[in-house]
Amino acid sequence: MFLLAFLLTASLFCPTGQHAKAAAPFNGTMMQYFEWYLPDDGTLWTKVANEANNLSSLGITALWLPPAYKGTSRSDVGYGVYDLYDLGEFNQKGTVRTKYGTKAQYLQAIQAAHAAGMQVYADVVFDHKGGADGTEWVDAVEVNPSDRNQEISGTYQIQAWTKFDFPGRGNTYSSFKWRWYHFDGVDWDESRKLSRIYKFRGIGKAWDWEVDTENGNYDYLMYADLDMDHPEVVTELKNWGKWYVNTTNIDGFRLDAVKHIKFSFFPDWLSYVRSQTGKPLFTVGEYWSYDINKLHNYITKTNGTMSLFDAPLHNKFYTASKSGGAFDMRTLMTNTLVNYPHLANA
Ligand SMILES: [Ca+2]
Ligand SMILES: [Ca+2]
Ligand SMILES: [Ca+2]
Repeated sequence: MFLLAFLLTASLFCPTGQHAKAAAPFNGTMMQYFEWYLPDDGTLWTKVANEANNLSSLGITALWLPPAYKGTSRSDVGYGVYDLYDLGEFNQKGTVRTKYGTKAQYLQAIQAAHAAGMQVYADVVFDHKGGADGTEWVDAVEVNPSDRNQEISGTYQIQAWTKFDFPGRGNTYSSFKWRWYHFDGVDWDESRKLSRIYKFRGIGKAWDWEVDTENGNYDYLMYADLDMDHPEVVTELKNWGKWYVNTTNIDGFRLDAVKHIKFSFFPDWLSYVRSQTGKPLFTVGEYWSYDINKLHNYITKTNGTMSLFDAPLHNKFYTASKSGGAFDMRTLMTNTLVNYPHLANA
């Protein structure tokens, strides 16, 4: 085993949404087959292919692979998304391959995992985009970092990195070009070299809602924040989802940073991609909060269309491991998702 840094034993029961009507509960084990500090050597996809049979024989039933598309640079772990359509195929951001390899190697890895009887889940990062090709002048207002509903400056023009033209890919797979109005805000003004949380001004511009209420409104996380209120953004992400599943033949998704994305977005997106591809597409969301009430709220608002990682349970294990033997094991599962197994993944 070359990677056991983060093995997650998962109860991969399908959610109770109508797409899963025929699916019987299945107690699988998903493995996160990467970690943050892997070397930038482009070998991960090949390792997946080479290790697939071994992993399957050990009882792994599904692999969560890292973001497979081009990030801000070759060494980007994948969460600084530049181009969702570049799976290591085009010369962009100074590289054809990603940190993990080329598109051909990625597709081969998925094929090998399938041949070994495992499912593959793709990591989907929709909160933000980074590494823009150019800047635009945008009317913006500074907001209080600890209360993003509070504006703390007048409106002024900033130079924002929001222009995504994808010169290395051109119009292959999609002719969509991103502009400032597809985003809600950024945290950098190039003209003043100033780091602030800038909320864009313009018709219909506002932080998305409902999102997590930490910092007042936690829509903004980093880079250029996608505006899920913009119909062109929603359509483009739906087109991408259908393209991605049909291109890669993956079996499901791990959704990044869902607490920073409009809660009503993913039920709509998942329902579209599931119906367009005819696949059940098991999905687990990363809602990183130890507050069980916030997780329940998200599960309710997303209507059982996805499972969630059991972050509170993770925290219990962490606390227990640091307690020097003083942790009361009877409370291990208190206020975790374990009591809701059809929606939880620990
Ligand atoms: Ca918005
Ligand atoms: Ca956001
Ligand atoms: Ca937004």
